[in-house]
Amino acid sequence: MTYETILTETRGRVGWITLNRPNALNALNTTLMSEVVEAAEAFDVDPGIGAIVVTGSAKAFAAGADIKEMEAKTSVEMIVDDHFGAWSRFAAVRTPTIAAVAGYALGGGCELALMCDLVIAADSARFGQPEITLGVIPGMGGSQRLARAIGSYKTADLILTGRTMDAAEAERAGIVSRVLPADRLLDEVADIAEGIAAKPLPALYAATAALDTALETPLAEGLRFEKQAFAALFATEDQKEGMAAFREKREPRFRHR
Ligand code: CO8
Repeated sequence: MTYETILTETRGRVGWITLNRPNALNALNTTLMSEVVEAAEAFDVDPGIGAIVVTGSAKAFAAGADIKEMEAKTSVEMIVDDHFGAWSRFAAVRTPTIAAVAGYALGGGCELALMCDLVIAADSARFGQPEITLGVIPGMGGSQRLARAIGSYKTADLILTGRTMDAAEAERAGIVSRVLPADRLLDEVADIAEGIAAKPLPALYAATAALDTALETPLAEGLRFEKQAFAALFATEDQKEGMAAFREKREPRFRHR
């Protein structure tokens, strides 16, 4: 499949989506959104794929929503067209998603990273929600996902001042899973993604659903969901194989992977 604003590739069981608008620092326009969503959904329904990586360039993961595309919009157009509404379909994919972030992850770029299950950052990464400097606020989940991930005071610092934080601060704050040297980012993310993709799909899907449930529901409801999902996995061949392999001191041979 050939796209205009992204590159896609399948490496083993990992689907790669590389944002590719170098002249606009990978600003997220509607074409790019449609293409990322289409590519992610295609990987998601493919049982040959167990992890999806989204990455950008060394300079920018994505420098935000495309300001030039949005600038002249009216409020009614934003509401009626549900400008950027399709990103919720990206957030909903069941396959584990990994944002490999180098350089700028600002505004919608930071929000796209926050939609992923893991955020692996190069030491060159810079995260921020600078929308206030444009007269708006985050619109792709930043105020909500950030507040849940790093608390309201740190979120307020980012959203009200528009400042950026480096990878080390973002990791301390809790929106970065790991920080890596920039020159090793893609190789190490490839290893991490392959490791995840080698796990059995039923358990991976149950895990991403449980992680989403943790963010979306009160604790008691989340605990009930986890207990049900845990029990349901005992109906899978992969649970039997995984536990038999442990007992027999050998590597598991998962069927659904
Ligand atoms: N949109 C459009 N074009 C962009 C964007 C962007 N977000 N960011 C960079 N570009 C373009 C520049 O205009 C420039 O193009 P040109 O060469 O044609 O002038 C090119 O990319 C290179 O950029 P710079 O020359 O500015 O590069 P610098 O290295 O000097 O600066 C920065 C890099 C600091 C990242 C700078 O480009 C910048 O500040 N960019 C804007 C960052 C920003 O404000 N992002 C937030 C955007 S708003 C948003 O994301 C809202 C999301 C929610 C939407 C929900 C809708 C429902």
